[in-house]
Amino acid sequence: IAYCHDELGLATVCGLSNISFGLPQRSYVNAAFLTMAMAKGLTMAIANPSQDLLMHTAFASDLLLHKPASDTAYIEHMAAFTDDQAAPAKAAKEPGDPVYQAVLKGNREKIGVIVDQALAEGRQPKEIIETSLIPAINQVGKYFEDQTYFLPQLIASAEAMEKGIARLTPLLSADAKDQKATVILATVEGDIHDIGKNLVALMLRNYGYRVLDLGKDVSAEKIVAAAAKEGAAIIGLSALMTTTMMRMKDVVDCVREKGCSSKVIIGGAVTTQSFADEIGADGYSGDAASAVTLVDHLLENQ
Ligand code: B1M
Repeated sequence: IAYCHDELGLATVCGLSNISFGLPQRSYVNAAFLTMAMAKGLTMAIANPSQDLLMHTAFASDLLLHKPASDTAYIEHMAAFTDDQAAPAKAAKEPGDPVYQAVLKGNREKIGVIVDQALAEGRQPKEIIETSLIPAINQVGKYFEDQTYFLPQLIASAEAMEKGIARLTPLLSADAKDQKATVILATVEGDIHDIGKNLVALMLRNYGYRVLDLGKDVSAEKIVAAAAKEGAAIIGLSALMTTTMMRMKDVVDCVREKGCSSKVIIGGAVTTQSFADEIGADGYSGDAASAVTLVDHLLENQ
């Protein structure tokens, strides 16, 4: 198998059961052989698909061999064999919007085409983001919270969402007006969630602001140094976790310490207006659209 796979680039198929001929409890030997053969590059096995042990082994082996989409395939396959069969049932009940479904099901491969179809049907980029992509990723978050979804599904959905946004971004930026003040954006240290922050960047750019996006997991020092260097009027911070929201206070403290003139605004699912007040931030916004209004307002009142 290895020779065919590695040297000749050929697909292989083999039967499993001869390997265990004459032995007791043959299914374990067959399953072990299947795993070893798959690791050497076996393309296809002739086996009885009604044997749970073999099928579970095949899905688990694909997963460990990191074959494309094998993570979500494993979870979906196992859903039928665990007590919690809620995931597929719940997903099937969702609205029939293909863009929503693509994020919900983590369809990273086809989301671009699906978004193109939605555009061809006359849907507007902003409307697709607000009524399909964001509600879908929020639903994924709820499934993750109640443990209907597992981490690979969360990752697949996030990647599908990112690809969907990436497809729509150029269409939104086409409306950009003249550049206004500079805004530094970052997700705070220890936090790698950036979908919301990227939407805020998109909206601010769309409304003419010069946005410098420092990315995710960015330290307070780096954020404040960039703000000072670029003469940023606003520092915008995002945090999605209870464990990282206090890093926003580090930035506010660092701004004061270094005598930096930028105003600090915050956002992200875990944050609130009262938290912003508590840490001494200059503003809070609950979504990307109101982040623009907030920045407009703060700069008008300077
Ligand atoms: Co994770 N994650 N995640 N995650 N994730 C959450 C946040 C969580 C709530 C899920 C859950 O348990 N229900 C939970 C945090 C719990 C908590 O602390 N309260 C969580 C966890 C625990 C984790 C990990 C630790 C999981 C693990 O490894 N065990 C890990 C974190 C690693 C780390 O950061 N160090 C992790 C990883 C990930 C992925 C990588 C898989 C992926 C992120 C991919 C990416 O961002 N590139 C991911 C995702 C996708 C989520 C959920 C499902 C969705 C987040 C999202 O993108 N929402 C999330 C559950 C949820 O929120 N429902 C969850 C859509 C986005 C548009 O909303 O970011 O809130 P949001 O942004 C909004 C507003 O908040 C606002 O505007 C946006 C839109 O209008 N906004 C701002 C945001 N920033 C703003 C800044 C502003 C103004 C407005 O001014 C500057």
